[in-house]
Amino acid sequence: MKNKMKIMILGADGYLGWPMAIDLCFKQYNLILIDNYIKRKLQKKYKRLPLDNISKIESKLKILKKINKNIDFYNIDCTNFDALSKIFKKTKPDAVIHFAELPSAPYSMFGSNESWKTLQNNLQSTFNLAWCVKTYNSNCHIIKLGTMGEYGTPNIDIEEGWIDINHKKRNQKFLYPRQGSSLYHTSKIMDTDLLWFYVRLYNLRVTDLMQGPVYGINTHNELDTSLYPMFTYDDMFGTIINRFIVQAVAGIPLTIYGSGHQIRGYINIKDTIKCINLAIKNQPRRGDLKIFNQFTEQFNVKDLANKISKSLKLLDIKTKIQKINNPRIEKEKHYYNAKNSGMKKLGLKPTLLTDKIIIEIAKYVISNKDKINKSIILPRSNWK
Ligand code: USQ
Repeated sequence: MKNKMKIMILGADGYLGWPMAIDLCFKQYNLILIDNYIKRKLQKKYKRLPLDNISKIESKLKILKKINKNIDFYNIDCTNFDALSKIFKKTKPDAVIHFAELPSAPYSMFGSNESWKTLQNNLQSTFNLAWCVKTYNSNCHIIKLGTMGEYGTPNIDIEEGWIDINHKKRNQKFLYPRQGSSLYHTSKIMDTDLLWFYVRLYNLRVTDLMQGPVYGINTHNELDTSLYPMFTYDDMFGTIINRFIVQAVAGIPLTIYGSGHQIRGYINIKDTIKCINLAIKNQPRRGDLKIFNQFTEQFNVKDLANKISKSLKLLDIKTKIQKINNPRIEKEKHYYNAKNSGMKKLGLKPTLLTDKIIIEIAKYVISNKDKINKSIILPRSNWK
């Protein structure tokens, strides 16, 4: 049965955008997919290709249309206001999921061009989206991917987006204080601020999902591997769990940056999809900015390396672990206690990082073992 709701996905070719598109396609939403392949261009430019060669959306659209014919794709740069507003005016979506941002901390710290490109791309795409919504359909629900890294690693508990401040006997609720440790994370703080501004002024409705590092590959068991998302493991675009599994399979020591005591909140890609579905179904009221902390478990880097090494023993993979100089400027020993009850209250049943899940990812990597490029693993973007 056709689902009447019209959803636009900005950044539909990415690691998260693509499986989201597949999921909503199965659910028979009316879909408008947008991407300009910037991530692929950067991967090519910086010679850090994903593990498998993934076809572009145009060539996969035929398969999706067999499942759900209400899907269109536009190759559009979201930083181009005229191009985005033309499609927005024509389609007037009920919700937009905004993944169209450069998501890499190491890329954003590589040099001044990369810093500026991150800032410009992430702010301009968010700004253009806010203007399209305000101008053509102010009822539209914006769902934006934020990051847990917006909060940094403060010495107090991390709340879900907001904090009540009591100052000289008066109270006010504010956005939780934020301090990013890369220019990428800082660009996400700025786009949260941009959206909060437009929510306050024009009563837009926005959900901001503060997500931790994502891992995994398979989101739908029935899916053919040719419809899997891009899987990156290099120093610039890969996130730690996926990287560690590739390193283990390739027989390279797992690269712990610094002491390995850094704690983050992690999430399986299957849960990313579930959380965004929950966000779609629970839209905020007009004039509300709802914030969720989107992660399911907290680990420090050392424990993660040991956990992956232990699980992979079950596949007879012997893993080496190596501490290397931390290329980043980040606190290594710190307090970390972040709240994440919002999504669970809406019904999320977390997928945890079990042996089974680690092995599932490892099997995908093993099936592509001959394609692993060992020269793109050690970090080459140095904050210092
Ligand atoms: N790390 C290592 N060894 C590695 C790679 C990373 O020890 O080989 C450490 C890093 O120093 C860091 C932690 O692992 O302390 C996480 O690093 P990451 O590269 O997995 O994640 P990060 O750069 O923080 O960024 C990723 C995504 C980003 C998302 C963010 C969520 O690329 O898009 O917003 O995770 S969060 O980290 O919570 O801000």
